Amino acid sequence: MQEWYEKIKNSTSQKELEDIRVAVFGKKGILAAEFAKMKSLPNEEKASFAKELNTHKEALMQLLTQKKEEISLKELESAMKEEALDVSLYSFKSNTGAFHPVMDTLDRIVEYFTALNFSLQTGSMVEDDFHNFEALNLPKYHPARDMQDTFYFKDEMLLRTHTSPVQIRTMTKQKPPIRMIAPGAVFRRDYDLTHTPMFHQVEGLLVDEKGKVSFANLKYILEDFLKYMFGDVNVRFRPSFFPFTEPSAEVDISCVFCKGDGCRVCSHTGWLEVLGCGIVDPNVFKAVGYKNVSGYAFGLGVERFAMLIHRIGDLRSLFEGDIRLLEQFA
Ligand code: 2NL
Repeated sequence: MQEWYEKIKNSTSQKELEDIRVAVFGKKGILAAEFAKMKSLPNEEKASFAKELNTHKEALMQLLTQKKEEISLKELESAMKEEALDVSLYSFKSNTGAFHPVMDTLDRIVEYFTALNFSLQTGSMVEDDFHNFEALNLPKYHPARDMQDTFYFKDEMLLRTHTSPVQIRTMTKQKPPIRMIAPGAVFRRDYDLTHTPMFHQVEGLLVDEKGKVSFANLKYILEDFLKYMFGDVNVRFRPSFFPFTEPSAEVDISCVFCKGDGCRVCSHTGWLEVLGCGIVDPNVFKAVGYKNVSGYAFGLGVERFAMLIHRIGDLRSLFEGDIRLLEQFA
C-alpha cells in the first residue's frame, strides 16, 4: 500500500494522477481487491482489517485531492508564463490609426479660429430652457421649441439643440469684449438621409463696444475661413433669418464638386450652403445684461464640412462605426 503514497507524491501531471486514481479506487483497483480479501479472513480479524483499509482509503483520497490541486495550480502558473502577451512588442499585424473625419475637420476649424485669438469654450450637453431658447430670442411657443424637434427631460431640461447656450453662459460669466468659439455635439429629433439625431456644431461669437463690430468684419473673416477650409472657392452671402441675429445671412461656397458649373450635389445651382451668420440681435444682449455692445455670430455643421472636404456621399456612414470608413483616412 505504501508504494501508492509514493506514486501520488511523485506524480507530475493530471493524467498521471487520474491513472493512479483508477488503479487505486477503480472497480478493478487495488482497494477493491483488498476489500475482496476480507471474505476469506476469520471473522475476528475482519473488523481490524477493514478499519486499516478504510484508513488507507481516506488518507490516499486526501493525498490525491491535495496533489490534484497542487498540480493544477502549477499548470496554471506555467500556462500564464507561456501564454503571456508582451503588449509592448511591435506587431506586424497592427493597423495604422486615423482620426475620424468629423474630428479631423473640427480640429482644422478650431485651429483657424484659435490662431485668431478666439477662445475655445465648451459646456454641458444637458441644458435648461433659458440658456437653449429663452435667452436666444426664442420665446415660449416658438416652433423650434416643439416636442417634435427637441429631446426633453423632466423639469424643462433638454439636450441642447445648438451650442449657443455656451455663448450665453460665457457672456453671463465674462465682461465684453468676447471672442470665442463653441464646438460640440448637439441634438435634434431628426433622422433621414441628411439628418442624424446627434451632430456637431461650431458657433462663433464676437462682442465689443457698440459701433466697433460690423457686418463687413463678419464677411471678411468668414470668407477667409472658408477659403482656408475649402481652398480656392467663391463665397456669397444671401439674406436670411435667425431669431438670434438681425440682419442674418446664409453663406454659400461655389460647389466643390463641379466648381460652380452645376451638378447633382449642388442641385444645378453651382452653390453649396455651408454657414449661417448675422449681427447679434439686441434681445440676446438684453437677456445676458450686456449694454452698449455690438457683435456678430455664426454657426456651422461640422459633418457637412467633413462631407464636402472628404467627398463623403452619405451622412449616415459617418456614424455607422464601419472600420472601412476610417481606414480610408489612415
Ligand atoms: C446655422 C446657423 C447660427 C448663430 C448661429 C448665435 C449665438 C448667439 C447669438 C447669436 Cl449666443 N447667434 N449663433 C448665429 C447665426 C447663425 O447658426 O446654420 N447653424 C448650423
